[in-house]
Amino acid sequence: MTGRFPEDFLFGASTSAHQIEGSHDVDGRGESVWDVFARTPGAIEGGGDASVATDSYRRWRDDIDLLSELGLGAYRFSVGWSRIVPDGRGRVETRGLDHYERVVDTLLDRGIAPVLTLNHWDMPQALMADGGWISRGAVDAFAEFTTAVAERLADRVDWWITQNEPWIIQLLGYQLGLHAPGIADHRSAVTAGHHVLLAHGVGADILHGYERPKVGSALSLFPCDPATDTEADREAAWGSDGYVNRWYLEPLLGSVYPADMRAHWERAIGGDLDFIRDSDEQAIGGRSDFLGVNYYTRRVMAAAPANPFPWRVVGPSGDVARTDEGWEVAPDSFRDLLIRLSRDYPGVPLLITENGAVSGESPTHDGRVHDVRRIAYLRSHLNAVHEAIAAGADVRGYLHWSLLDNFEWSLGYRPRFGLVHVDYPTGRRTIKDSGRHYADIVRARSLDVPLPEAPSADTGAVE
Ligand code: IFM
Repeated sequence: MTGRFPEDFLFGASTSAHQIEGSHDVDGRGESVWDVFARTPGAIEGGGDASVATDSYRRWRDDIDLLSELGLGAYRFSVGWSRIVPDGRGRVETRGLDHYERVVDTLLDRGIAPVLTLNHWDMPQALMADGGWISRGAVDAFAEFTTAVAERLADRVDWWITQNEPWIIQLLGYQLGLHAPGIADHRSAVTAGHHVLLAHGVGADILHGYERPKVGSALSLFPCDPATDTEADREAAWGSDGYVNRWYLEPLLGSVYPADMRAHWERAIGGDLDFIRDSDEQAIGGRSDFLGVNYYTRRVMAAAPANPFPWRVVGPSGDVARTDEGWEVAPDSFRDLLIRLSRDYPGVPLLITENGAVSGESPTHDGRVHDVRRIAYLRSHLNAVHEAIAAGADVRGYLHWSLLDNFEWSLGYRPRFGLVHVDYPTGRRTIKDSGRHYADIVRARSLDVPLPEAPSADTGAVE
């Protein structure tokens, strides 16, 4: 690629509260659903939890120093819900708000735009007494949380993300039981997902009561391609697109839930979606000032007997590049997704709120982390963004997942997503070669920068 990214294009990195903060019993924080879930035997690979993680509740200044060292212009982080409303409803914990106010003010002093996520999955455990997101009451609880954070920070934060990845909350948390709160039931899942979207609408209305906030949700979007050109596989890919992408895109940015997927869900749960009340779709839509795009890979789909949906993931054929987690590296699908979104939802700017790869390198004895595959992933995906912009997509920024290696939910600490390596026993941070290369790209606002020097043969580094 040649050519520069637009002058006002935001380059940054992302994290979330539960994945980095630790300090669970500090400053009046309440218990979150993930604290409880992590105690379920076998729930977390390696048996760990996030009670220390990267220790960022205490080391937040170090993390902001890293952002400055990398020259990044934006930082996406989340506000721990159970730090602000420890009991789920009612009492607001001002010490939690004080913490995030310090973070925001320090970012602003350094010229780094805060991108603030409200719900990045760490709902207060107290709300599970009513079923968590299965209960419509969760929407009111989310409104209280939003109000508390907005009263403190809406006068200085421009970018707000109400919900992170509604599909993943619904799928892993309530359909498969692989994430907190560990429920495995289709009706519960589709109900929970609806309430997450409804809470976006309510949260957006609260935030729009202030002058600054631009409000969006961050969706995990997976382009769905047919495994073969048969009509059956093409239908399977379209069905899967409804399940993963359109079910969220359409009510948020279009008008109503897509009819084809509504029929699939009704068949799956054997009844009406009666929890979607008459005016709900109006309360979700028309309130997004931008769309947050979380993109990692694509899905390759084939037709299957309905169980409960008539499609299955078969993955790409042949020898394709994959991350350490086995996810196909598919930058062209990223470019096409961005172009599709701008075409289907004109007037809705896109912010890449997550994109990144698992690659497990640690410091070698030259003191560096030679994560050449993350560099290749980063470059190919930034190139895809650049191509999408050239083709007319309205992309305003790119926030890499993640600033730091961190607690990867039920996979524990094994997958490393960071631009910065974290030595968990000591908390020591080491900027990886990918972080340094990203900094060069950001400084030049272009991919036309030299690659990092390869490790010398005598370092013993293995790649
Ligand atoms: O770590 C997660 C993040 O919390 C949500 N999006 C996907 C990331 C990588 O799996």
